[in-house]
Amino acid sequence: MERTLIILKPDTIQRKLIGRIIQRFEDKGLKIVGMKMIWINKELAYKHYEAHINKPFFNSLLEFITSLPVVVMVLEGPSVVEQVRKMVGNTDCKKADVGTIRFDFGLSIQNNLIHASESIQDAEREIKIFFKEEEIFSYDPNRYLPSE
Ligand code: 3AN
Repeated sequence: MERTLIILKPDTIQRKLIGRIIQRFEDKGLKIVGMKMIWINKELAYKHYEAHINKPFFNSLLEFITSLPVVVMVLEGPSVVEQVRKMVGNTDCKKADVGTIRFDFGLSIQNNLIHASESIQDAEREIKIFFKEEEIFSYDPNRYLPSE
């Protein structure tokens, strides 16, 4: 089963949108198999954004991503990487399609609320940066629950 890495970035936490964004993934039928709040330090940020280190916006991105805690999640489902990228929308919130997370909640290009892996290979690399194997769970959400 395919997996993707999500980061609910500092602006999501600041604007108290954590619940509303997670709700969209649950409504879509995707399964949360890992989730925690962390404070990204410079070392982690460099690893995660290694492709952007030489970009003109990197210093500003580094300052932004380390400014508040974030929520990192692993979602699982068929074609989850592509599905979630569609739900997230264009990097520039102003260019994102109506109904995407970035269009519905954002106006900025840097402060665009959420990261979602771009490809299956990126997802595998990024999940390893943020999660230990034992922090990702394999479970059946329909299992019988004991009653009182
Ligand atoms: P996406 O998150 O849509 O895959 P990337 O991977 O091109 O976008 O960029 C990673 C992050 O860098 C973006 N989520 C955004 O926060 C920031 N970023 C990208 N382009 C710019 C830009 N032109 N100016 C400022 N920040 C940017």
